[in-house]
Amino acid sequence: MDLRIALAGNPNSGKTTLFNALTGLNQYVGNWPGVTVEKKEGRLKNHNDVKVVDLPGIYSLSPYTLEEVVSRDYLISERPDIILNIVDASNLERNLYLTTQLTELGLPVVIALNMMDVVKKNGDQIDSKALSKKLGVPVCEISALKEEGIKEAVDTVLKSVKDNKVTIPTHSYSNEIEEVLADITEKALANVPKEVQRWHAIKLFERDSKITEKLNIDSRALSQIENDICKVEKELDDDSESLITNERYLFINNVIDGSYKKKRKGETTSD
Ligand code: BGO
Repeated sequence: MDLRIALAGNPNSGKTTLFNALTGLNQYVGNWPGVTVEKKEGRLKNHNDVKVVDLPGIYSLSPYTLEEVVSRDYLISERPDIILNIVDASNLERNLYLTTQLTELGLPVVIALNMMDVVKKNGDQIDSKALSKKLGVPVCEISALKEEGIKEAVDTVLKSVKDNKVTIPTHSYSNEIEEVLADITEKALANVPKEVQRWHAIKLFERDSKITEKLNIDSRALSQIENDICKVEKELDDDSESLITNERYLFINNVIDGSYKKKRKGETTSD
């Protein structure tokens, strides 16, 4: 069977540019089943047995837009071999929000750190090795526009698939939340494959109605879970979805702190 790479990233991160560089003219456009969201697929240049599936541009895997639902349904149900997450390096904080969610899906993830030409031109510095270590994901610096670093990114993707390196998220949530996630997993997710249990537990904690409906959880377990969630919300004084969002950003700030250096005012660059 063909190997499938899912290309995921924020709108305007350079996804189309990268998709074109990866596939050349070898691409076809249709719609995602049942919806009028464009679906682009192509074959990796020089690798006719590797499919690249371009997911819609998204900021999150929440259920609020068609694009988000299409993307997450594909990642959860179709299980591509790997996610190539394109990250706009000149907008690191916002882009890494999606990354924190992609790493929770139980799939291998590789980051293509795009717009590196812009970062360099601005005189900023990103330590992609430190970024990779902190995120637990291989990071390849690229410029999709200038077609730089693409081959290295492709090699990294193919190697990660070969090694079957499922990404283990390096972030966890506060103890109170982790306890509820463990409880949800035990009460409601016994029949869900292990590699997607954590993602589902987080979605149930966030009261994601689409996932709650899909899982068809018995009403007693559901009301126990609801009690647990309410207890944590009271303790931590916020709604469950905001708690998760805030903790994602705390983690991202920590990641950026050790790997991103913005040019100081007045400092000049060599080019
Ligand atoms: C315009 N470097 C630079 N500098 N720009 C890049 C890179 C890169 O590595 N990669 C992409 N871009 P999409 P989504 C544009 O279209 O691929 C640019 O939404 C313009 N257009 O060229 O479309 C890319 O698919 C007029 O820029 O992203 C594009 O993810 C003026 O980033 C934009 C300036 O790329 C988004 C830019 C008429």
